[in-house]
Amino acid sequence: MNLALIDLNMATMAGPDYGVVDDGAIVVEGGIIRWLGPRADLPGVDETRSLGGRWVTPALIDCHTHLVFAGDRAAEFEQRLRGASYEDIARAGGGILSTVRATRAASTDELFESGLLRLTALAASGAATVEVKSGYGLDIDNELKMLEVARRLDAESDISVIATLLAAHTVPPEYKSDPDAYIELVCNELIPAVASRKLADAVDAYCEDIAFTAAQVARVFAAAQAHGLPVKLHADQLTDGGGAGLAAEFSALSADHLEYASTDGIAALADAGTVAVLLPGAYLTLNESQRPPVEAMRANGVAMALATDCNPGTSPLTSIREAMALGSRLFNLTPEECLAGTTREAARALGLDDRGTIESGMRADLAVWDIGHPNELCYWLGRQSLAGLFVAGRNASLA
Ligand code: DI6
Ligand code: FE
Repeated sequence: MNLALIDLNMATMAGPDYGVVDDGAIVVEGGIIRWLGPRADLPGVDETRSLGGRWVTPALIDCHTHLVFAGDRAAEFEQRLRGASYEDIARAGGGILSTVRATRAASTDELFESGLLRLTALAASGAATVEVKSGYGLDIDNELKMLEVARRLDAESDISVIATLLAAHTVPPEYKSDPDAYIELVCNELIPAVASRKLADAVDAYCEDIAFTAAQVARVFAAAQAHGLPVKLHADQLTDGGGAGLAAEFSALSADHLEYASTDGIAALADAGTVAVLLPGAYLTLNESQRPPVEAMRANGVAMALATDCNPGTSPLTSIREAMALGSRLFNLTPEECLAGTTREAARALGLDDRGTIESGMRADLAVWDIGHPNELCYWLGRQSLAGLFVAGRNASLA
């Protein structure tokens, strides 16, 4: 039984100029796109559905979030507006560690329920695939708990959730005087447990003065790869810690943030085929002034993805479409780069080759929009323009 979507314009993101097909049709069967093209060429089908002249794009992909957490950091946000810096608060035991305390104290059900609200908000902004990181547990049981919640969000929602182990997010209080011992625990116990239970699709780390050194991250990455898990890195966000080069050395799927990445680091990302994930919500919330080197990325041919970084500390952002609007304004990305960054390139940043463009053989993950052109996805601020979302060919619930 196949279905043809008709009365639509589409941005396939599989060719130049958004891969636009005016007055097109898309045939879906078994959750897969079987055919697409001008409606005039539509082959015989079992059923047709009119989309009333709306635009269809690949469903959006949010490739970097920390949306499973307990509590919030609104009080810390206020402290920062009164002059404290993010690093000051982190060094005083607040910041990430305050979310760690709340997350450890929360039950699996509480984390699931609050995570589901944020996941649903992301879906309502057009996301059919959302990556979720651990990193607020920072011990074996609580990191496993966070990943189990991510797996449950995948199983019990309409959205495809990809789970990433971020145990090396910050030094847990118990290991303050011996961070290397924590790294040993992550490498020797946590990564093997996560790999054998298939609880994560990748391993991430935070390479920064307030988190882990390049040498510590390298040990985590080696352990991840020894267990068949690809890696990604929070790199060069607040300082140039050589993160881009480190990510490239391990052929990471992505290097994320990159505000302070060096010229050499960008060239290394290009050579390794590592995707740069840009996070304007964190840049905005931290009131940063150094933009990621987008010109150098373009010149070197580094693929650029765009994500919300949804987290309670630096990016309380629950709209992937709003991340596009911010990326165009704060980082001077073109509307087409923003859409590629939340579709084709975001899929690459997650190592997924079955979605991210509208092409025959891809998953039927499609977003339907009330817009006159795809450049409007960056243009409007705070406007709800999503008219429908198909995930593997099925209508997703958006409330
Ligand atoms: N992503 C992160 O992991 C940290 N910064 C960022 O952009 C912050 C997470 C937090 O403060 O809770
Ligand atoms: Fe992050």
